[in-house]
Amino acid sequence: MISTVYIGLGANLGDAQASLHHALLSLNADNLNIECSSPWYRSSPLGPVIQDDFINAVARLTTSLSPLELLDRLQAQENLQGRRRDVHWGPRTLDLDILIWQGMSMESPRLTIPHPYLTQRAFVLLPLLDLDADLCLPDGRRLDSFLDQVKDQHLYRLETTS
Ligand code: A4P
Ligand code: MG
Repeated sequence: MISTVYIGLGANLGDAQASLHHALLSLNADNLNIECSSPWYRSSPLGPVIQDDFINAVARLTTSLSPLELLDRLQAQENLQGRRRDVHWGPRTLDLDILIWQGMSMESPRLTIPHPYLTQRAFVLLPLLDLDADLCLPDGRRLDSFLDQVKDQHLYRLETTS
């Protein structure tokens, strides 16, 4: 079965734009097809850690992998690109999150889909809506209905994109 999935990409260590480029090119292999990616955004760090701004984007892919197989693939790519897990929510060379798996929700110790903070983060909501203005959560709620609650978060769309 082929599934449509939206993933989030983020980085704020090293050459963040190059990291996102490299991740998109590398992930597009074996049972995984990157269909398109959003414009790139510079975003102020969200959360308690003082750190540099992030570059964030979202991509839509199709895959025959299962959710946990896709998570393994994403984490292997993070590791290949020098990801270290010292500080929860801390600076990172590459973060790849599964945001939405079309038509599916799940909650397990390793994986929660949709991503639990999806509706609270402008750096995820805006690029998702760039790719699909009518995108909904599996329970039918429209993503654009959450925009009002993230309107104070600083986000700048970059000229250069993937
Ligand atoms: N996990 C559970 N559900 C998922 C999912 N849907 N996708 C588990 C990916 N992983 C999922 O993640 C910790 C564990 O979450 C994984 O082992 C996986 O089994 P991690 O990437 O190792 O650690 P983390 O990133 O520090 O934690 P977390 O909770 O994933 O943080 P987030 O949500 O990634 O947030 N500010 C800006 N502006 N831009 C950012 O990109 N990112 C964060 C981190 C904080 N502030 C930010 C940004
Ligand atoms: Mg993560």
